[in-house]
Amino acid sequence: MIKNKGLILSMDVVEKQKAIMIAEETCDSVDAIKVGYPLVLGAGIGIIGELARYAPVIADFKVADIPNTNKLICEHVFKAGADSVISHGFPGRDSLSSCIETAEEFGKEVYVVAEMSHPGATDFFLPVAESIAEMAVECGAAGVVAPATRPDSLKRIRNIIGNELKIMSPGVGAQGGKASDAISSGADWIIVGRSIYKSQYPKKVAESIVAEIESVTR
Ligand code: O7M
Repeated sequence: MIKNKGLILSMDVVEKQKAIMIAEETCDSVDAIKVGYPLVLGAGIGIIGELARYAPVIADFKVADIPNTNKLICEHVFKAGADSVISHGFPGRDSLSSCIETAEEFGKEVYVVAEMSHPGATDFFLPVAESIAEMAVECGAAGVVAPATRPDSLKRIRNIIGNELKIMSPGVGAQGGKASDAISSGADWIIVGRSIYKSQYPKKVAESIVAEIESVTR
């Protein structure tokens, strides 16, 4: 995925028409649109191809199964038009490798959740985040997902993965994280959902987030 604006829109609305309207309004300010269960369950898998007309689509299914099931899921999302898929790392190396091998067959990418952004991530995720990040490097993932709500974790994870892998970072706005802090701490992209799609002016909010990102990258 090409890094340009540094912003990924998380399209967690559940209606097709609303998703298309917001994509139309915001596509000049985003590098990708992330689509997950809420929208695909609400609007059907075809929404991936529809949104891909506006920006590359990241299929956020947090794939977390045995290798064969992971392969079937990834084949389905790439055939639907997704540019990349998000996988969990905790099911282990063979499960992640299956996603990456399938992505390679389609010329697509896999991003691995290293650490989550919500408070409950401290229950189980924190002690394994660094091992998952190491595994993402060893298995050949394109990048990892790490929390904008914990800039120190972002810095640690950046140190582990080096500069070749990318970091996409959720938790800005509604979850309390700040775009400029996340970018300064090592994120390549921030992922923003509610602050944009719940706003009366999604285009303006997206533009102002991009301006904030540019304030620390230029
Ligand atoms: O900006 P929000 O809080 O409305 O939306 C954030 C999006 O990022 C939403 O789609 C979450 O499911 C997702 N997300 C997190 O919020 N935290 C994580 O740790 C991981 C993700 C995510 O995108 O994983 C790929």
